[in-house]
Amino acid sequence: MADNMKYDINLKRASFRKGFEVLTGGLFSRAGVSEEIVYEGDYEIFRNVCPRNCYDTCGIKTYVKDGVIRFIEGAPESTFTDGGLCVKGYAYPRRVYSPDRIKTPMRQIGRGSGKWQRISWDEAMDIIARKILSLKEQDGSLLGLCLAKASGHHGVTNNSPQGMMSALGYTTRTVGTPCWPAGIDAQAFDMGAMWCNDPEDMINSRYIILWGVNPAWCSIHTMKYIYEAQSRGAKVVVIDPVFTQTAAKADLYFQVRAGTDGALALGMARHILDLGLVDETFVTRHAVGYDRFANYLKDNITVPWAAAACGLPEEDIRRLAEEFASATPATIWIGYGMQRHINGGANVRAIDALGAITGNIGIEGGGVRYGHLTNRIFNYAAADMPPPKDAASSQVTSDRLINTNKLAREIIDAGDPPVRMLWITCRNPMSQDFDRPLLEKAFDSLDLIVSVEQFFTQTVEHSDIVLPVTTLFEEWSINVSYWHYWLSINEQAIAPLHECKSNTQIAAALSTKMNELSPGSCTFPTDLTDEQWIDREFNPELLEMFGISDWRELRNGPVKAKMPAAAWHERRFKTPSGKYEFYSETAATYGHKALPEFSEPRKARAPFRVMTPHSKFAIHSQFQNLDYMADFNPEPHVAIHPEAAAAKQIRDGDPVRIFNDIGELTAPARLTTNVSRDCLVLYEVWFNQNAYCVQNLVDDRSADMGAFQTGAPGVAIHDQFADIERVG
Ligand SMILES: Nc1nc2c(c(=O)[nH]1)N[C@H]1C(S)=C(S)[C@@H](COP(=O)(O)OP(=O)(O)OC[C@H]3O[C@@H](n4cnc5c(=O)[nH]c(N)nc54)[C@H](O)[C@@H]3O)O[C@H]1N2
Ligand SMILES: Nc1nc2c(c(=O)[nH]1)N[C@H]1C(S)=C(S)[C@@H](COP(=O)(O)OP(=O)(O)OC[C@H]3O[C@@H](n4cnc5c(=O)[nH]c(N)nc54)[C@H](O)[C@@H]3O)O[C@H]1N2
Ligand SMILES: [Mo]
Repeated sequence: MADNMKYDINLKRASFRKGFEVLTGGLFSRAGVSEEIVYEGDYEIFRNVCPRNCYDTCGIKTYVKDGVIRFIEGAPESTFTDGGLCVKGYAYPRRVYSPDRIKTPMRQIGRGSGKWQRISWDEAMDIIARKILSLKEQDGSLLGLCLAKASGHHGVTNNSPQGMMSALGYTTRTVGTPCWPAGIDAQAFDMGAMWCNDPEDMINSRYIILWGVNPAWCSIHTMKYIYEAQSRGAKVVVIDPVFTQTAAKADLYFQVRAGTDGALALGMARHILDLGLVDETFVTRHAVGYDRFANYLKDNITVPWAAAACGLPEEDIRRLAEEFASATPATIWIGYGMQRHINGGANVRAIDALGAITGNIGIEGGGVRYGHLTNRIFNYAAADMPPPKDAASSQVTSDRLINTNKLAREIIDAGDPPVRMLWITCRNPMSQDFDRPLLEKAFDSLDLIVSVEQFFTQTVEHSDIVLPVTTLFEEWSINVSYWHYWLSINEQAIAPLHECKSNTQIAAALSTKMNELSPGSCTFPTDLTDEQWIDREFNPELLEMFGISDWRELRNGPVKAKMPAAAWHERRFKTPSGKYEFYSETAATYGHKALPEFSEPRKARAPFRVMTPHSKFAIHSQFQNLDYMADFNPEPHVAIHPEAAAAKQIRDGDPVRIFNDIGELTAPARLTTNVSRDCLVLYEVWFNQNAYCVQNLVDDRSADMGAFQTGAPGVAIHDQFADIERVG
């Protein structure tokens, strides 16, 4: 199976190349570094990079003719991207040229009325700047202005909206992230920081546990390393409550009960201890607190207990433990989905401990992989602006910070002054934030909502002003990944479409208007060229890490960081003790158990667990809205087990209503044994012109960890419960 898959990909690439050579007369000349445009045949070549919040962060090679993108491919220079893109990536040209794009600034006459009026950039900036000045007048500060920015575009220069806010003064800012905070804290308690092996090193693994991660959809480029390891004899195991496409490729699949991974990991650890398979060198020389952990296991954990808690048979737990502990090197990839629970951080710590007791941390082909930020050493100059002079004389001397995962509640509870104005960019709160009904209430309390967007999203429907923003192909930026080790430049490949401006240009336009109306009220620069913005982000350490002397070399393709393949290869950890900490005082300081002890999952609040994971056809609310994608996946659905459906007289395709104490939604049912009997799965995507929104079922309950490293706890997205009934 694995070999066939690889063959398929290669075959497709070979035939694509062939077609391309016919088109271009086989001209593949590469120019050196220069300011000149590079040609291949009739095409101008540009280097782009997908700036979505994705493991893969793919280098893109863009072919332009007569100022129009003709086609794109994955950067062939990056061994990770390896010339290929995902289904979403290949849909990019449609995203750029979609007739549905927002083309000009617009004002909605009556929020939610759908009556949009075209306005000029100058009018838009005038309305916005006057409102900002009036907030200052009214409140004596700008805390009434809140920036809501998330992960719509992760380019480094695209931090300009944060810079714009700093340049205006002290405002309300969100902290935290919905992605991965509980796991980040867990790894920071255990190892001092989150750092994972190069994914390309996975080929060296003899045993791979994919634990609550779905790379067949969410990191497709990593699959080739998994297949390669498999073809070299490694066993691949998937642990997930949902039988995913990744599970379909694995050798073993375990349908764990959601939120109980800690019990499974601790049960495995107890069995490894009983069998004497603990790596004594690691736990005595490179770790602290092992004895206490071993005592905790002996006193509290048994395999039968773990089996009852996590829903897997005892023999499966024993087998998994034995196989994992006997294979060297063995690796675990912990996904972000599995830590989006009220005990997610505790569960990650228990899994980390498995890697540690078997001595798999710090070696090639090993590691408990989660993510890393080691190559994020940019200057972040776009985000870093001084406040204007009048901010210094205000009573308020710092930003007001609110938890990004509780946007609705935080807006409502902001206090004095209230949040009065929201600037939304790279974020689609109505689709992606939690407790949608509460968010609508929060929006109702605001005077002015500005959305910087590409499409008429559900958030734009709830906005007063929309500003059209460029796509990655119409602007410059830079990207690295939180997974692989490659760095790519994003060149402007085409002129901005319609009246679109980049986030940086929008910040500059607002700055100009602010200073026109009130001189000295905004420090955001208005005269920097794209090249200068890029220049400002690089420093000698960064260039050295990637082995280049000038960022312009990136015009020849992405480059890889010069780093060891194995994280923690020297086994010098960033914890206070410098060792792996089974017993973490820091964790205790943050109100957690010092040991990776079992933590109870959230109690069920309705008959079915509702899980809303990530889709193959979308990254959150992006891409599924395109007509190209609708051809493959035309409508939303709720996945339900046939037996559960039968008990509710639900047949395949029936419209069903799913409801809980947050809200409700209606969608067709899809019967599948891929989900367990007590679980409903709905994907968190936005369909164009469709009211479907999973956040009507998802509350904003926090995960256990996240505050230590990210400033706010994560969010227990998959700890939701609801009931279901057939409609009609
Ligand atoms: N129920 C449920 N909810 C979830 C999750 C889940 O698993 N289940 N996952 C959570 C996670 S992990 C994340 S990261 C968040 C993601 O939440 P968001 O970051 O809000 O989601 P996206 O849909 O990726 O992007 C938001 C918007 O950015 C816009 N955009 C794209 N490019 C640009 C640009 O260049 N400039 C500007 N201004 N806008 C641009 C897109 O059109 C899109 O509307 O969702 C979270 N919400
Ligand atoms: N195609 C695509 N790719 C993406 C994204 C996307 O939306 N679409 N989003 C990007 C972003 S922002 C992120 S954060 C990453 C997320 O990447 P992943 O973490 O891989 O994605 P998720 O789908 O959120 O969750 C992965 C799996 O966790 C499982 N899971 C949920 N709860 C539990 C549990 O209690 N135990 C176990 N063992 N498993 C559990 C889910 O069933 C799901 O299959 O992917 C990135 N890549
Ligand atoms: Mo995310």
